[in-house]
Amino acid sequence: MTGRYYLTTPIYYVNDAPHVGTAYTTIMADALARWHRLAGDETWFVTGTDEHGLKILRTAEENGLSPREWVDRTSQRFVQAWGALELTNDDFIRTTEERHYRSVQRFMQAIHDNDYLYKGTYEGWYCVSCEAYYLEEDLVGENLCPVHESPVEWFAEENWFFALSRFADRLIAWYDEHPEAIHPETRRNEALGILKGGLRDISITRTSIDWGVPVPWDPGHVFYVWYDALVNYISAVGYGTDNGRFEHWWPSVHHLIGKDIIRFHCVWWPAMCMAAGIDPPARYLVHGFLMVGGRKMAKTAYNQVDPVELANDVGNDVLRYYLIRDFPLGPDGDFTYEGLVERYNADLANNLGNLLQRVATVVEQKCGGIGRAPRPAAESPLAASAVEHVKTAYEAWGRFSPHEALEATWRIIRAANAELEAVAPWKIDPGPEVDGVLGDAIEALRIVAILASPVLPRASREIWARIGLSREVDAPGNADLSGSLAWGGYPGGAPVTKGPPLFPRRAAE
Ligand code: ME8
Repeated sequence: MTGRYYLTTPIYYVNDAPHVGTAYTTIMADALARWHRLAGDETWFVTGTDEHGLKILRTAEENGLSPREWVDRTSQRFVQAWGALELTNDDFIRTTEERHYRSVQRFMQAIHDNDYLYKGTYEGWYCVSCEAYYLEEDLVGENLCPVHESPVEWFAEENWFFALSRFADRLIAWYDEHPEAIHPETRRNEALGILKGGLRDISITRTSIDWGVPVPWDPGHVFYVWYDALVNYISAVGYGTDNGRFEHWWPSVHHLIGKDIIRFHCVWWPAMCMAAGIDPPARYLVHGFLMVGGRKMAKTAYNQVDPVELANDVGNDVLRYYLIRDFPLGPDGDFTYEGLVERYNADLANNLGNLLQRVATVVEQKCGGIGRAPRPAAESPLAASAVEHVKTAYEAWGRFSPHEALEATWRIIRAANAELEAVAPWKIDPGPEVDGVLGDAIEALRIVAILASPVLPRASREIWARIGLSREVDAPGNADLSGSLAWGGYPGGAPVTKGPPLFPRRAAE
């Protein structure tokens, strides 16, 4: 499958502290990036922060700081959180960086040169939290934003407009030609629904604030925050500053986003790309919301969970496993501590933890601590099903379905545990039967460690070390169906170490 894989997350507003909702997107992206490196793809994974706009300016003022001081401080919360969670982003882009300013200006100038911009006056209801205008009919209650349920404000400004309406047909035709562009299908239908409902031109500059990227051809105007933010996806790979690099990565990009920002990403952004004369992004992966007690986890809802605090309690791997195993891309899901503990005990403490502990104990007792080689595929009762599950897992990762990949991987673990229980090598004298069943179980652990490493990077490394293997479990290219993932790779003869339980059982608190 080796190829090129450029993966992005939304760039988050610096006003909000990282919470488990934003961590979910970023951890999911991290797992996908790790998988692609493992599968041998040349991978580039970018996240970052969105630092302009009225919302940021106002909070800076409320905190008695200049906007620059405020964003320097608050963007660090994201850098630190992703660092503490051991995420492997290759770059972290901030929209207040010089490289981003240059790209935005070049990109917007290209759209201007291609005659897709015109000047006009905009009046309308604006929600500062969304940084978006709303139509009267979209408002709820007494002039409240439909998302935040807080009052909207009436704005009237002279703006530059982008002729978005001219792109509806082109976008529909593009999505027809690229049916795989938006995953999953339900989200594709949502985007097509927006397009088929007709598009209005949108205002893309502001004169009421100066906290933004200046419009190069009209002093006094800055670009509207969403317009500047979307461009991060190309400024991060050198648009207008390093064209060789840009052409290397674009348009083979995957934008991982939440369902709240479909309109901006699947309608505005590809139209802007077309207007500037570059290809639209190849793929969008859209996930639902993590809910707490029936409400979206968000700063304004006061139901945020700090991902770093939670990970300090349960471990980075465990948080990753719960989020990726229980929240497939697509629907909303309920986030609960009880759910996390239940998943932990069932899959990590019982299945995986037990297999490792049993194997190490019996190898110590019956084989002097030296791992046995697995039986050849034709003679091993585990091999045929393992090969099948490996294939399922491999394909599921490629289909952006890591929860299915984990499900298939855990079938290998359950089969290995069942085989150990059936043969009960701890009751038999050392000899070929004990060697065979243990060799097969170690082989299962070896394969599982590779397949699970994008989600359980620490535990996989530990399993790898305990079964005496040296080359790194997550070495680029190690997920190779006819190489390291084929049955029979464990050499035998390596020391197997028994350590403390990898995943001790937890009580729900
Ligand atoms: O929209 N469940 O930034 P943002 C799942 N700056 N994901 C969630 C979530 C939840 N409860 N809450 C947030 C912006 N997210 C813009 C983006 S991109 C050019 C500009 C995640 O800080 C999800 O990925 O509001 C969602 O799309 C994103 O955070 C919104 O982050």
